[in-house]
Amino acid sequence: MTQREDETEQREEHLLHPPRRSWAEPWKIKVVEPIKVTTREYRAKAIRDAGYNTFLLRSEDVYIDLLTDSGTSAMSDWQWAGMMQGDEAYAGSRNFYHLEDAVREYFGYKHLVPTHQGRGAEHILSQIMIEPGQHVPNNMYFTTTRFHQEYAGGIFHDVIIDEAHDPAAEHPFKGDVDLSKLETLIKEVGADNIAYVSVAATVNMAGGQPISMASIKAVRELTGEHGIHLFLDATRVVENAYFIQQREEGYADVPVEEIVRKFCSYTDGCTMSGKKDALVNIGGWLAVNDEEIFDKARNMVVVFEGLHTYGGMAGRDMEAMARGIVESVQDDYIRARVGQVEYLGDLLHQWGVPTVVPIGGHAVFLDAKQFYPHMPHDHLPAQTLAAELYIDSGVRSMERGIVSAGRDPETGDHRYPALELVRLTIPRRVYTQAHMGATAG
Ligand code: PLI
Repeated sequence: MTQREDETEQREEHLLHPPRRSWAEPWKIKVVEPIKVTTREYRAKAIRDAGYNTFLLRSEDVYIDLLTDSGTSAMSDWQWAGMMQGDEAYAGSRNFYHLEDAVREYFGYKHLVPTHQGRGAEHILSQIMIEPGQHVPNNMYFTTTRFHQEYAGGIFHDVIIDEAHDPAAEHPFKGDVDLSKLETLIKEVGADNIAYVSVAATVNMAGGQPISMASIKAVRELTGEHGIHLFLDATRVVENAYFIQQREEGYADVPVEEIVRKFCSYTDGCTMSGKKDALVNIGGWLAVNDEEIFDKARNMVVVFEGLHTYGGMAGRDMEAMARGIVESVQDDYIRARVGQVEYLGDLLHQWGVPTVVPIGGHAVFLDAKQFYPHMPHDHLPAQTLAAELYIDSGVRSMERGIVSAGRDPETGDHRYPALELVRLTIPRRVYTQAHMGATAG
């Protein structure tokens, strides 16, 4: 090769894989949506009218909406173009097959059952897999996941590592399963009485904390020895894979796309809310490898969601999700996504604001107990902080503490979770760095 050819090749390589110094977004803005700026008096009245519950505010009264990253993503021009190619046939829509291909290629599961969103998939899986009185170990809980497990008669167990319950614990994988807790449970109740093990990546209620590849592998080995199924909540598995790439030995040079596939390969199937990592405003699925479970799920989805080739989604929504999956696993995209969340976390740390550490994948979680050290838990510190934040700044956040934890079905009393948090959740591809600055300030 001549020097000139060599230089040309190097230049081309540079264009394909430019050295990146910042997490700056690999996209630009084409359409904008105006937002309303309000006065403090206006917001004080709005939140009073909403019963001090940020869920009951009108979105028009919100300046920066960090309630959730669920269904709030901005879609790309490629996704919108796909919406125009929606095949709205009742059965056998081509968009279903595109979605099926994407789930097979990027997650590696054999069979797909589409649902209207994540909880639809949780309902079907719980109904199929859980006999009343059986036990379901989880790495902490998500509200709808736990509800569906209990609604099907399951007994919930938290087998996450202790560090997950401590907002100040600097553990790189606070979503890890404590194997000894899981082993003890299996010994106590017997493998036959465990419906399945349910593992979420990342763990929302722990602060968006990831689970390591080593942990999911170890859980697979243990459950495999006992013939227990292992199901994944894959809602934010791409963000989880990014943390594995950044923090776990041996993955620094592995593309996120490959990490996702490997992670999923340790599980028997997943429930998915497409409204998060998959970059759409609505949609979800259940994916499984086992033929028998697939058969049952395909029969059940017809009754609760819709025919097995649409499951409650329009053809165009399935197309947008199939394309969103492809975009979501690109290294540059996910780096910018998590980079923005970390940027907000760093700004808050500079101001000395107490947050859960490390900063999670989809949100910054404020430690409400430290804002109001004298407030009793049942006076709802996180709910109070969320209301005050809104009045002060127009930023809407979400309580993730005693209110979200729900009431004990037997006693009717609060569940008193160890974590009392306010979540500042960042929608994907929606807000700018200046919005993050305004939020922190
Ligand atoms: O909102 P759905 O039904 O599409 O998905 C339910 C769901 C399941 N698992 C996890 C980890 C979630 O975070 C989740 C929904 N999360 C919401 C709505 C959130 O604001 O975090």
